[in-house]
Amino acid sequence: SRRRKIVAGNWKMNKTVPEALALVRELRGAVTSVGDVVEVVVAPTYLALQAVHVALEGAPLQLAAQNCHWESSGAFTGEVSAPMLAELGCAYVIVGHSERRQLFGETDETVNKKAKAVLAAKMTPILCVGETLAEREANRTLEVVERQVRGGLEGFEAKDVASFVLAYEPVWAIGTGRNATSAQAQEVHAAIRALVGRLYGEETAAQVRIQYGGSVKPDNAAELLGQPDVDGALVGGASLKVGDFAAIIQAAR
Ligand code: G2H
Repeated sequence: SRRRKIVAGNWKMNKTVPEALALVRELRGAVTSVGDVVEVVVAPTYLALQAVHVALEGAPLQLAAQNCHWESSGAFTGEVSAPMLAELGCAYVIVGHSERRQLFGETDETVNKKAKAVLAAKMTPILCVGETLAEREANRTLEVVERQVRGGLEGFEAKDVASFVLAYEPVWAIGTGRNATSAQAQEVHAAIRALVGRLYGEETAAQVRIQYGGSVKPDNAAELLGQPDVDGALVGGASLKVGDFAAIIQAAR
């Protein structure tokens, strides 16, 4: 099966609401011609979701949140639930980004609970995995990534997993300007797809989309996105500049 490429901009903790609106208006103009070929997603902060949703009306752009809580409501000060994000027009929620794992104590278990909440709210998780530099240097990359994929996907049915987006983001490549080589990315993406095949069957493995993330830029995007098991990109820094993000989207065609 031919997987539609998916390029997502993870804005992280950047852009005020007016700045987010300005960015998305510019982006609308830049993505008109690629909407059918490549799925394009933007992930602003929670604060900007409502305004960006309105500004995206009629454009071939999907909205994502960067995180959520796993409960649908309750006494969880400072948190936002999946049903709340769905109601705002989010199609995707990023779960288990390495910054959340490293800085905010997320574990495979909480990532799994969040992914379940996202699916229950009829959205699609973008489930992130990736090894640290120390883990790569100790030759533990595949072991770590497999543990994260197994843990994150635990308890889901094959038909659900088939619709998911996984994102391989080597921690040492995130925001460092040091991207994985296309061969390094392809090796891990192929291992993830093989694991999904063992756990959920070949059909599911053929359908699940696996994005690469970590210092994706216009000048490395085509090479990374040209790998057989790289189905898109999760773009941080370069998604904040419309020209760069548009060039990455073009590279996915
Ligand atoms: C990895 C990526 C986006 P950047 O975190 O999720 O960020 O492209 O800035 O490395």
